[in-house]
Amino acid sequence: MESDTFLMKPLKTIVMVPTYNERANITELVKLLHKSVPQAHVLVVDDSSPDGTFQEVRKLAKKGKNLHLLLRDRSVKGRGWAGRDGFVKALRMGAGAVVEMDADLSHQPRFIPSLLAPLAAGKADVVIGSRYIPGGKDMDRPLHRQWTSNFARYYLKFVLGLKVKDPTSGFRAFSRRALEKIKVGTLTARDPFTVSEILYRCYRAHMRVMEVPIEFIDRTRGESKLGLTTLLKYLGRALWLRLGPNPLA
Ligand SMILES: Nc1nc2c(ncn2[C@@H]2O[C@H](COP(=O)(O)OP(=O)(O)OP(=O)(O)O)[C@@H](O)[C@H]2O)c(=O)[nH]1
Ligand SMILES: [Mg+2]
Repeated sequence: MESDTFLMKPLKTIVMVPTYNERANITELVKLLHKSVPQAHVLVVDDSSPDGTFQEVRKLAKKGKNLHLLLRDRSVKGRGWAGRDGFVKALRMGAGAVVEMDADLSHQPRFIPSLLAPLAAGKADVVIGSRYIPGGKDMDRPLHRQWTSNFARYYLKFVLGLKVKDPTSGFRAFSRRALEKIKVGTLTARDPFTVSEILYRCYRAHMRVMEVPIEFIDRTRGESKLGLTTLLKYLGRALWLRLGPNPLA
């Protein structure tokens, strides 16, 4: 009798990486990605970064296979819209699974195989790289920032009814089916709130969400773009997401 493993068709995997001014990190990231998941395609979604990240990607793409660039106009810049367009493009490229991750090396490519395993085994539709389950690790933050991020996590879990320990993680894998079910092309958040919008839709669409541990490391190069005030504004938006019209209707 043939084993399940033999029958399992490998999923075409696309790692989708939104970038804005990540020239200092992109070469190293692409190298690590090809090492950790040599079979995967990498799709960099760049919003015409002034530091020329996309030119670096073009150069790298000429040298190696499996590296693709989606270049967006800076006038529509945004982590959320870039991610949305990246997901749509990945589906068009025939992805069976899509991993999303940051370019700043906070998300380490070596964890991608464990994100993909539950999808390939048909055990989950969405796999979150979690900092807050056994085996996971967050960066060291000052105490006040720990409180803020803990509060934000519990608030999001409560308001959006999310059952995971790390609802704000942006290191995740999705099956093709999950992205289709959540109507990924109709996502609205332009900014990093997209992480919550997507997860909320996954719950609304009754997707099976699972967590696997990851170790998160703080960015060492390039510029940080997200502030505390923005985070606080997200709390109000989360409430609206829950109480507003059904996004999947
Ligand atoms: N395409 C695109 N990517 C973006 C934009 N803003 C941020 N990103 C990318 O989204 C990812 C997450 O952004 P980060 O700046 O690392 O956000 P963060 O991890 O919350 O904060 P820091 O690591 O402290 O800067 C990175 O790969 C960024 O380059 C944007 O407007 N457009
Ligand atoms: Mg970061």
